[in-house]
Amino acid sequence: MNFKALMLGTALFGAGFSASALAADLTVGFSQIGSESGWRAAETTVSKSEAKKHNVTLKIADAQQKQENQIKAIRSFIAQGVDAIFLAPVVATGWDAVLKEAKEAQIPVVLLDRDIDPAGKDLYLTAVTSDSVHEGAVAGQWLVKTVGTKPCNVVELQGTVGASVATNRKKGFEEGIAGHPNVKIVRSQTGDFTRAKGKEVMESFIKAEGGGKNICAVYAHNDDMMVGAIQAMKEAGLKPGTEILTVSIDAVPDIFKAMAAGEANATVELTPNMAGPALDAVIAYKTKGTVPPKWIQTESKLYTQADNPKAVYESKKDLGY
Ligand code: GYE
Repeated sequence: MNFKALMLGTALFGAGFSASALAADLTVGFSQIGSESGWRAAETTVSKSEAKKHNVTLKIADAQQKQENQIKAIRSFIAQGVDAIFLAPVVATGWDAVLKEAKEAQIPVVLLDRDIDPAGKDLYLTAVTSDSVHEGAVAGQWLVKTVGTKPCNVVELQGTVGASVATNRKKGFEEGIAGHPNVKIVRSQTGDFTRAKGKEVMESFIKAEGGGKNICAVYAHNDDMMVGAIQAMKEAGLKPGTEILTVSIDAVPDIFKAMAAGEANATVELTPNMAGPALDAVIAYKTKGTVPPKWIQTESKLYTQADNPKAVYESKKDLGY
C-alpha cells in the first residue's frame, strides 16, 4: 500500500470511527403496533438486530393495536429525551398533536411500514414503507392474468380499518383489475390483519356465497389472514389453491408452506427490515445533518407456485418469522 492510500484509509477509518462512536450514544424509541401478524413479529425481531448492528439503544413499546397506547408511548419517549422516535402508525389519522410535541422537542420521527395522513408531512423526517398501492395492483394484475377471460368473483379480506396499508392495498387491487369486468369483488370486509379474524370472516363469506361455490378467488391484505382463510376453506370441504385461487401480501414463511402444498397461489413480498434504512437515515441526520428523502421505498416482489416455494420456505423459516 502506498502512502497516499494509507492516508486515505486512515482518514476513512477516522470518519467511520467518529460516526459510529456518536451512533453508539443514540437512543431510539420505537412505538410498535403490536403482534397481529407474522410479518409484524419479524419486523420487531429484525429491528432489534438492526439496532445492535448500528450500535443504537432501541426501546420498543408494544401498543397492543391501540393508537392511544402509541400516543402515550411517544409522549413517554419525548419525556425521556430520546434521540429519535420510530412510529409504525396503526391508523393514518389522529397524530398531529403528538407529532407536534415531538417536533417542538426537536426529536425526529421516522414512520415505519405505514403512512399517516398526508397533511402531517412536515411532522416527520422520513417514512420507510413499501408502495402499498403498487402491492395491491401487483396482486390484482396477477389474478387478471391467471383467470384470463373466465368470470371470477373475488372476496377480499381487508387489513385494519383506517390503516394506510389497508386503504392502499384495496385501491391498488381495484386498479389492478380495472378494465376486466369478468373479475369483480363481490364481498369485502376487514379481518384486522389477524389469522383468527381472517378465518372467521372467510367462514361468513363461504356461507353467504353458496358454500363457497360462487367464489373464484380470495384476495387478502396480508398472508396471516389468508392462512386463516385457507383453514376455513379446508374445513368447508373446499380446495384452496385449485378450486379457489389465493393472492395475498407479506411473504411470511407459512404462506410458502401453503404454496408448496398447493393450497395458496401467490404472495407479494414485503421486507420486514424497515428499521435498517430508518437507522441509517437517523444516524446520517444526527451525525452529519443529512436530510433524507421524505420517502424511503422498500421493494415489492411477486412470488407464485412457480418460484420454488418449498425452497423459499426453507430459507425463511429460520429467520424467526
Ligand atoms: O403487511 C401486515 C401487518 O403495516 C405493512 O401490517 C404492515 C402490515 C403488514 O400486520 O401483516
